[in-house]
Amino acid sequence: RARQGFTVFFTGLSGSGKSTIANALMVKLMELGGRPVTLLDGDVVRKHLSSELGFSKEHRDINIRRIGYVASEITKNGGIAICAPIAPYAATRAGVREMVEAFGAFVEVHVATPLEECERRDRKGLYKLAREGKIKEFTGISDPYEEPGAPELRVETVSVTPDDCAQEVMLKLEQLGLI
Ligand code: GGZ
Repeated sequence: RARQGFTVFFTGLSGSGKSTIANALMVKLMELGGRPVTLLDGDVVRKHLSSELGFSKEHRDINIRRIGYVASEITKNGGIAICAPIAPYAATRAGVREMVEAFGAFVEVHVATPLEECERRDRKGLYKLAREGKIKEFTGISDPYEEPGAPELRVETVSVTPDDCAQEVMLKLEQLGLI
């Protein structure tokens, strides 16, 4: 029987592990076969879809709504969209949920790796630059991150590997009857 499309929407701080988990999830979903899987990663979207945008609230909201629109089209056509932006604003995430739920399921996954851990890792050196004031409006340092109140799933990468986080998402998708 034909299955509906759906969107997995990761949200979390810079360096929380969203991209790594999203990529692992993509591999697992592609192995299942059946539906096309499209990854809309934060960096890639900013390069190809939102290159003119900065990090003000207004620009972040435009960025997230663009991602939401593409995800809703993919969902409408029976595909799987995996999104992995920071998406710091709850109201904007709720707007995307509404857009997607018109056509299929919206599965919000909070990658809840604590700020202290993201900053300790500082994989790209951005937190250091943000602390020095060399990057303005940096999420978690000088810009807000509104934690999801009721995500479908919460994962963290302190005690769980990214691959096991992706496996937790797979389990949730199974429980929801989506795969
Ligand atoms: C947050 C920033 C900023 C500021 C550049 N604040 O770890 P990264 O590098 O690869 O992920 C971050 C990415 C955030 O882009 P998003 O499109 O996901 O953000 S949003 O959802 O809010 O639109 C980080 C880098 O861009 N970056 N400046 N000021 N992250």
